[in-house]
Amino acid sequence: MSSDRTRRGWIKYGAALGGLFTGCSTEPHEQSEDEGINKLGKGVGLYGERSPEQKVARLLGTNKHPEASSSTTPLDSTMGIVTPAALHFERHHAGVPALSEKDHELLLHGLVDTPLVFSIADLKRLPSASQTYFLECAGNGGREWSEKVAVDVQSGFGLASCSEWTGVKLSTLLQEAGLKAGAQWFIAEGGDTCKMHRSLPIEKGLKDVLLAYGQNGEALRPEQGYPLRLIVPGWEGNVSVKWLRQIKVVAEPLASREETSKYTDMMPDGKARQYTFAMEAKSVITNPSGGHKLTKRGYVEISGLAWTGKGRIERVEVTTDGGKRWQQAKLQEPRLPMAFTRFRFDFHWSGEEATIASRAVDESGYVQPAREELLAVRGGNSHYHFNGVKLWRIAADGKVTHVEA
Ligand SMILES: Nc1nc2c(c(=O)[nH]1)N[C@H]1C(S)=C(S)[C@@H](COP(=O)(O)O)O[C@H]1N2
Ligand SMILES: [Mo]
Repeated sequence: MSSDRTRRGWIKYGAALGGLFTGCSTEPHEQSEDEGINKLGKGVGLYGERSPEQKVARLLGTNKHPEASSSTTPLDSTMGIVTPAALHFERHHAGVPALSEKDHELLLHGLVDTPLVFSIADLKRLPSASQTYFLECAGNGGREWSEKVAVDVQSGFGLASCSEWTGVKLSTLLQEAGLKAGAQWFIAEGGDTCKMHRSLPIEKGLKDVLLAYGQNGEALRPEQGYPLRLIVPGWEGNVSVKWLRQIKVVAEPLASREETSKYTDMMPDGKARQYTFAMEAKSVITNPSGGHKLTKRGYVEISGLAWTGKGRIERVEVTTDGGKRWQQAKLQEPRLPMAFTRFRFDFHWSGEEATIASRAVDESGYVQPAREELLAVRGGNSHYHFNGVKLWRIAADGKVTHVEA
C-alpha cells in the first residue's frame, strides 16, 4: 500500500469519526482501505480482558513451599502510582485460604463494653472510606543488606505496591463497642491456618486503620485477604493482617512470633529493635533500571516511585553522576500521605557511562540514607526495613545494571 493511499484511508476514517462527534451520520461511511477497520471486532464481555501489550507478571519467590512464599510487583512496568490489583505483591505464611464472604464473621472483643460480631454485610452497611495507601513488606530489599544487591527493581523492591482500599475505619467499630479503661493495644488475627496475629497500639487503630473489603474499585482478591483485611497505613506490611477474623482489645502487646523472632532488627550490639512499625522514606528509579537497555542517545525520562510511612513525600532528588550532584525531580500531584509518589526527571543521555539514583525526603525532613550510612548505624545483621539509596549504572552501550556493593 502506497503512503498516499494510506493517507487517503486515514482521511476517510477521520471523516467517519467526525460524524460520530457531530451527533449522528445516517450515510454509511465510505469503505476504508485499512483491513482491520472493516472487520467486525469481538463483542462485549462480562469482565474486561487484559491488554495484549501487557506481558508483565509477578515474579515468584524462591521459597520451596509456595504457600509460605511471596511474589513481587514489576514496579518498572506499572504506570502512575496505582498497582493493578492482579500485580499487587503477595506474601503468605500459610497459603491463601478459601473463604466465602457469606460465611465470614469478624469478632471484636476484649477490653470493650460490648463484644460484637460483624458479618461482611454488616460492615458494608457502615460508613465507608476509600484511601490510597502503599503496602510494603518489612523484608522488601532484605538482600540489599548483604553483598548480594538486587539486580533489578522487581526482585529488590517489588514487595511494595499501592492500591486504593475501601472499607470501614476501625475507629467506627471501636466506638460502637466502647473501649474500657486500660485499652492500650489490639491484637488482629487472620483466618489462615497460621492464624497470623500482631499487636498494634490502640492510638493507631483509632487514627487511620481500615478494615478493607475493596481494592482498586472491586472486592479484594483472595490473595489480598478476601473477604476482609486490615490495612495499617504506612506500617510494615506484616501488621496488615489478611483474612481478618478477630480483633481483641488488650492492655499489653502479645509478643507473638511475628513481633519477637521475626520483623525485629538486630543491631550491631546484638540487641534487637522491636516494633519498628512505620516504614521510613524510600525511593527507587524504576525507569531506566537494572536489566533495561537504552537504545538511543538524547532525551530519556528518568522516573520512579517514592513513599514514606510518615506522611507525605516532600521532595525527591536525582543524581546522574553517582551522587556528586543532586537535582530536584518533579512530583506527580496530588501527593497522598502513605501512598506511592511518582517522580520524573528530564535527562539527556550523552552515550557515556552514567550512575543514576534517587533519594526521598519526607515531610518530617527525614532524608533517605545512602546504603553505607544505613549500615553504619544498623550493622550487617539486619534483614528487615532496608531503605538505602539504590544506584543503577548505565554503560556506554546503554545496558543498565545494578552497582556492586
Ligand atoms: N493472615 C495473614 N495476614 C498476613 C500475612 C499472612 O501470611 N497471613 N502476611 C503478612 C505479610 S508478611 C505481608 S508483607 C502482607 C502482604 O500483603 P499482600 O499479600 O496483600 O501483599 O500481609 C500480611 N498479612
Ligand atoms: Mo511481610
